[in-house]
Amino acid sequence: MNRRTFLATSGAAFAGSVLTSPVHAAAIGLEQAPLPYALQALEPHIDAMTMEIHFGRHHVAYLNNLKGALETAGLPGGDVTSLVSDLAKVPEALRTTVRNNGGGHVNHSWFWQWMAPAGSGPSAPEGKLAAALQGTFGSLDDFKKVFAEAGAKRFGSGWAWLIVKQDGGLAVTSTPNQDNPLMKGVVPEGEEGTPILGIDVWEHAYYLKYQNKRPDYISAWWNVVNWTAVAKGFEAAKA
Ligand code: MN3
Repeated sequence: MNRRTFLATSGAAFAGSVLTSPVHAAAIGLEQAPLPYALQALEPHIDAMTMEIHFGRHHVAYLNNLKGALETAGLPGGDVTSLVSDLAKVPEALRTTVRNNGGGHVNHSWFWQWMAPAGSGPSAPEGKLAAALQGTFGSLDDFKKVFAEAGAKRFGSGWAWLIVKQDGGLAVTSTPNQDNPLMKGVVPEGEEGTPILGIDVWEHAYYLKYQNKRPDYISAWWNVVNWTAVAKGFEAAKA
């Protein structure tokens, strides 16, 4: 696919997607949104040094790699969420770079929004989201157990997700590397959906403080989940 074809088809193809953009924020462009809290604000659960390196270097590297690749190919960035949702529309020579670095950029853009300083909001889901989690998993604790297991059992690097499936139901899934549940043709059938919560289980997300104890990181992480943002993503995905 050449540049002209790519430009002509991308908008139309993405407009038809049934999956909605997660977190209420609209498009994710080729820039890094400011962190919505201070680097040390998630202490003691997530330490400031980890945040500094994770936000300031890892996320920035994904974004810069993505920008570099698109610029070299003379392609516009547009909405990176849409770009990674339909990788078949991305020229083949760029596909792996966009999958890894575009995925890295959007996944981290969401991840920062899905966290908030402990005590700054509700400590558990409320309302319709709480009811849906209970209906699907039995209880909030059962949901947390399933989600934590998905993160703990992900071999190597990746993410665990809570998604709203195309039928409107909730599910917990996991992806390797920087893949995410919006990636059509990448995630297995039945695991596609709109992510409304996700945890980064790459070692760079926790190793400084938790070393090899990934389950300890996951259990501490619940303290900084931004349930208000998750509820907004849930409402948007169901709308
Ligand atoms: Mn990361």
